[in-house]
Amino acid sequence: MLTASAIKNKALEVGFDLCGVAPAAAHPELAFFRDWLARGYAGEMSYLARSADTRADVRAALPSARSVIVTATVYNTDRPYSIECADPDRAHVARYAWGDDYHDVIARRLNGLLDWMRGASPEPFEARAYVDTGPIQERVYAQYAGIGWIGKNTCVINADLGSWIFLSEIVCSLPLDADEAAFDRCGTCTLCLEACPTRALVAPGMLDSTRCISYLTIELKGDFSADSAAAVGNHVYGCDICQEVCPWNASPAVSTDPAWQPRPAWDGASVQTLARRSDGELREALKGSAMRRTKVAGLRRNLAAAVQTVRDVRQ
Ligand code: B12
Ligand code: SF4
Repeated sequence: MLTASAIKNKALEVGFDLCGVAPAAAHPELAFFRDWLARGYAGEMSYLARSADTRADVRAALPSARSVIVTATVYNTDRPYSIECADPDRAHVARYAWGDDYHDVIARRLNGLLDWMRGASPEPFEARAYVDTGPIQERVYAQYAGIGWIGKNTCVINADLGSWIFLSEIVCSLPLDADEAAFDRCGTCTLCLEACPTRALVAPGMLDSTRCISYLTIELKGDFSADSAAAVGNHVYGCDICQEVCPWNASPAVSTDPAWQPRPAWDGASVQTLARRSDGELREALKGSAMRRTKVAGLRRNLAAAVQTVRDVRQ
């Protein structure tokens, strides 16, 4: 029989930094998702409400599911945090988006792991592989797989590696031995809630996306309101502040994987430099990057807000 420990060893071999197993169950935290939707905190991300039934339990997507194999991949590189940058002209791009599109890179690794599992298992089994876009609450299963706890900033934090990790899963019908769930280590710390420039973390573990810079710069379609434009500042794609201030990210793991190294177009770039780039140059820089999501038009909208911010600061 294919064991959890054999799968974990293989996961590390194909390039994952962590791997754990959670039971495929309707864990109590999953119920919070509907409450969050009802509060309007998903904003325009209507795909989340459409898939709410499936997100309530992985067995809705795969009725035979017994186990959720959760993998984590460190994407942090050696560049300083945005909060450490004193240059008011700097364009901040969230570090998860600096290199190649993680959906593609991790899907390749995950499918490689799944292919190996199919070859190594004496029994046939059913499985689904997910990276970010599937109808599964990845953080809840990551917590039950022992990858890390869900912090007050809502991110999964690993005590050794920090929270700069991508999550991905293989939901399968194999009855694998599950890991111990990770336990909460945030304690009384509230640095993330205090540091969020838009007060998007309305309570510990509760994020109002409509206020979050990550949502505004990546998910929101159309123009910014004056308030949103001001909130975005010089964050031209995503935001890392609530993770940068986290004590568990004070000396985080750093990846040397070429896939996550910053592309020259964003590495230390100023708002003005990026804003002056032609559509063709921006399109070229977005190729194969997670930043394709906003397309050139969305990036231009974000850059326009950042240019205004830089002007206001200089006046
Ligand atoms: C929608 C989405 C967003 C939205 C909403 C984020 C949010 N916090 O809910 C926006 C666009 C704002 C966003 C931003 C970011 N995202 Co995002 N996002 C997602 C996505 C697709 C779904 C998350 C979701 O359903 N949110 C709704 C909430 C309610 O559900 P949840 O996050 O699963 O939270 C559960 C727990 O909080 C739980 N819960 C457990 N205990 C407790 C206790 C209390 C008291 C409470 C209140 C709740 C609670 O309840 C929820 C489940 O019911 C996931 C991928 C996935 N399929 O899961 C990636 C994902 C969460 N994002 C990710 C990343 C990297 C980011 C950014 C860092 C990107 C950036 N730098 O800009 C930021 C981080 C901002 C932040 N502080 O969360 C990673 C996070 C990895 C990690 N270490 O946790 C994920 C897992 C993608 C991936 N595969 O790696 N994201
Ligand atoms: S990503 Fe930025 S705006 Fe969003 S909750 Fe964290 S600190 Fe606030």
